[in-house]
Parts: sequence; structure tokens; C-alpha cells
Amino acid sequence: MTDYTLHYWPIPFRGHFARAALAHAGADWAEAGTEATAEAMDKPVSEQAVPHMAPPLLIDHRRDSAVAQMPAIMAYLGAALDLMPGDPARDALALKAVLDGNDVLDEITRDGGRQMWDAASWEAFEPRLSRWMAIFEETGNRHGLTAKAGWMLGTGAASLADLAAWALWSPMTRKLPPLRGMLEREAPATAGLVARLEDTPPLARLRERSDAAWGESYCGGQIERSLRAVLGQVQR
Ligand SMILES: N[C@@H](CCC(=O)N[C@@H](CS)C(=O)NCC(=O)O)C(=O)O
Repeated sequence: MTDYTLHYWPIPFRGHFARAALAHAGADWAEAGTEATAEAMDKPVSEQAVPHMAPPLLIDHRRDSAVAQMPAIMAYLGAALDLMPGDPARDALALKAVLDGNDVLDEITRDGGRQMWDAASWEAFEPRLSRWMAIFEETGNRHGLTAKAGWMLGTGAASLADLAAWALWSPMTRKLPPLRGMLEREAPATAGLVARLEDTPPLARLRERSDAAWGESYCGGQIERSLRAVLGQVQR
């Protein structure tokens, strides 16, 4: 049996945060798959591994524990896999980067597809997306990150904050290429960090595996179709 099982859908999106942390740390995990993910989510709460509304859900078999809510999963993995910067101020900023990332995911899917994008709503959102990019950039700049070197919080190696930045911006800008130019323009140091992490063997392998399994999917569903439509992309 693997050490961890991740319950999530066959898309990168919110699941890629946990995957990035697990892959980067060389942890051994299995993907539960769509059927088991839906089954776990639909069980009566009294029968769930941890009471939860929606995936991602992470099971740690070695510690016999389970956690849901993406930022809580990242806090868990940050501690379990030694990915925290190690002082209270930067540990809080690492968690903040995860929470910022989760907010961006909610915003780019209009809260999980409650409404679809159209030209006007996307145009109104673009300055917010630019600002989110600038928030990551300014955070990194304040800790010495440049396009060529450094880490989001000035640690000596990738921390949870760097993995959150990768998990947020890499799938988004690779699966929705019109957004890549925006990240490079608004957040060149962050774009450089994402590219450097992308070239590390664990994250390169994760990218290859997920591309092979899930193709061009980003967030899935109708909301992805409407996102691609406003970005002038044909869904493959
Ligand atoms: N706040 C939760 C959001 C979870 C969530 O919205 N999960 C989505 C996939 S990204 C889902 O499967 N939703 C189905 C539902 O809410 O019924 C988290 O951060 O984990």
C-alpha cells in the first residue's frame, strides 16, 4: 500500500497543490480516481474518513489520519514533509500563499462554476488576476526572489509557498496559454520560479504523468469551456 491516497478529480486544479507537495518531497501516493472520490464525498458524514463536503481529501495511511480542505491538506503536508520555512512569520506567509492560491482558483472558476464567463465579466476580472500575480511577485521580491534565482520566502530550498506558487500558476498558464504572457509580464520572478520548479525531476514527472492522463484539462466542466471561450481557445 502507498503512504498516501489523494481523492480528487482527474484534473490538475485544486488537487495539484497536494500533488506538488507530495511529488516534490518524494512521497508515495495513489490517486483514488473519480469513482472513489465521488463515493467518499457522497457518504453520510458519519461514515467519511473525515467529515467533508468536497474533495480534495488526503488519507495518510501511515498515521491513520485524513484531512480535507485544500489549505488544511497543505498545512498537514507542510508539517509532515518538512516543507515549512521554520519560523512563525514565514510559516504564516507560506500558509497565506496557499490560501491566496485557493482564492484565485475560486475566482477563476467563479466559485466552482456558479456563473459562466462572458467577455464583459472576464474583462472586469482581468485586473484582479493581474493583481493576484503582483501579490505573489511582491511577496517573492521582498524575500530576494528574482527571475533567475531564489525562493518565494527566502528559504534555502523550495517551501510550501513555492510549491503553492507552482501548483497555482503552472497548470493555469500551461493549460490556458493566453495567460502565460500575463504572468511573465506582471510577475517575471514568479514566472521564473515556476519554470525552475517545472524543470526539477519530481515536478517534471508529475507534469508528464498528469498531461498523459488528463490532457489539456484545467478545471473541467462548463466553466472550463466558458474560460476557454473568453480566452479565444478551442477546447480539445
Ligand atoms: N474549500 C474547499 C473547496 C472544495 C471544492 O470546491 N472542491 C470542488 C473541486 S475543486 C468539488 O469537487 N466540488 C464539488 C461540490 O462542492 O459538490 C477546498 O479548498 O478544498
